[in-house]
Amino acid sequence: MEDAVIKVGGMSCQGCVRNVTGVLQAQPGVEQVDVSLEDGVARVRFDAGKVAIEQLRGAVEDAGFDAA
Ligand code: 9UX
Repeated sequence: MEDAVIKVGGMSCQGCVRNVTGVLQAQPGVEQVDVSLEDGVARVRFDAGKVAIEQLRGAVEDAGFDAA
């Protein structure tokens, strides 16, 4: 398992947190997701053999947020 921190821009309420959490949890190989509105980050534990970090960032961006 790998741990990554994705900077997420554009979250303005806890609904956004739920949305970002959901899109990340829907990705293959994602084990654990913790999204912080205050910090503007998503902490993700995932299986790098099943999903690439760039794919996780892409899913966040497809949901309408900025990811870095
Ligand atoms: Mo809050 Mo975010 O009203 O995608 S859900 S702004």
